[in-house]
Amino acid sequence: MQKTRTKTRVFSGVQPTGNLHLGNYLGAVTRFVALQAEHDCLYCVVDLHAITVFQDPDELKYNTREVTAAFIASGIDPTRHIIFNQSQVSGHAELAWIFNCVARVGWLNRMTQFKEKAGKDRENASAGLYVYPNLMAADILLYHATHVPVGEDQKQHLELARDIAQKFNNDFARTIARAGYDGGFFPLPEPLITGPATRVMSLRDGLKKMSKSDESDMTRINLTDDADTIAKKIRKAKTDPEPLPSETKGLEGRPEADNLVGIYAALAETDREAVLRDFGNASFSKFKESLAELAATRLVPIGTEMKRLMADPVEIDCVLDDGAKRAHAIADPILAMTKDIVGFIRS
Ligand code: AQP
Repeated sequence: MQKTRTKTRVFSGVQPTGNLHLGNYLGAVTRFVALQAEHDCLYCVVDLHAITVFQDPDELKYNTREVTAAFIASGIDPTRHIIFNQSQVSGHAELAWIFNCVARVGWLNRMTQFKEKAGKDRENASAGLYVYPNLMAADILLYHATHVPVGEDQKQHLELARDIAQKFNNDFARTIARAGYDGGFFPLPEPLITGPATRVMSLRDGLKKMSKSDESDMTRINLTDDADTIAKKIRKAKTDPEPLPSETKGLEGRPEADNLVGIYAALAETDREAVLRDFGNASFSKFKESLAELAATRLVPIGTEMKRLMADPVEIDCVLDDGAKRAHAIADPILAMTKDIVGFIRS
């Protein structure tokens, strides 16, 4: 009998490396929430990825719980879908090793995120940072996930995951066919990069990505910021001297203006055109006031709920434990079949 994979499944992850910010929220988490209605979803706190750069062990635990709290507070339902932390399902690391042997060094050498994160001191970067994209491919393919909502910065890693799946399917075509799989064993996962804020930029530099690891807290809005802090950061956000244009064409060459308009559009669940219809020719001070109000309305309730959830870490750990058990139930047979296909003997 031929076996086929027909079901769609969504997988995505967030690193517990510090405060979640507006970029993570608009580029990833809001998409996670929206996809719940139509798909089976797994949302993972990727702690194995986090340690590719040294993490203080106590902070890592705190941040893992905080990302979990952010998922729940943003509207992900851990009873209908799966929320778990990566290190509780050992299949991620096992499949990543197999993919280390499938992916080519030349492919990894092209990854821009490694170049950016390793910087000039490449010799001193961890080996884990270099093979990070292979682990990411394993995260997705361990569940035969078909769709992966991510921000624009992860596009290249998703393309690599597709290349790994394709090469595995080709390399092991004979044993895959013998196992009865039609059309390859691993699906080629589709990136879902949609909406007006797939790449939210720093509030102080419209050419730099908003990031958890930026030294200055003024560059980002954190999900746990209060209304006054949000207003202060937006008031101080870099802009240019011109008023806002009335059409999107006028945003070209104005990265800071484009970023703030994109953030407004994403928070208001509309597009840049509609924002500029309302704010075209307005001064930045007027626009920033409305943006601060909108951002606080959307984010402060999430931050408040996160703080409430963080007051009970045992409850958060129960969510992760339950999620890990349900993730295991999907991953274990896929990993076992992968081992058969590769030629490992298992008892
Ligand atoms: N600025 C951003 N705009 C839109 N989406 C973003 N994402 C990250 N930054 C932006 C998306 O958020 C998801 C989780 O990201 P991550 O935790 O895996 O780490 P990252 O991409 O490396 O994000 P950071 O904040 O920049 O972390 P650090 O500073 O630790 O490197 C992903 O889907 C990502 O695309």
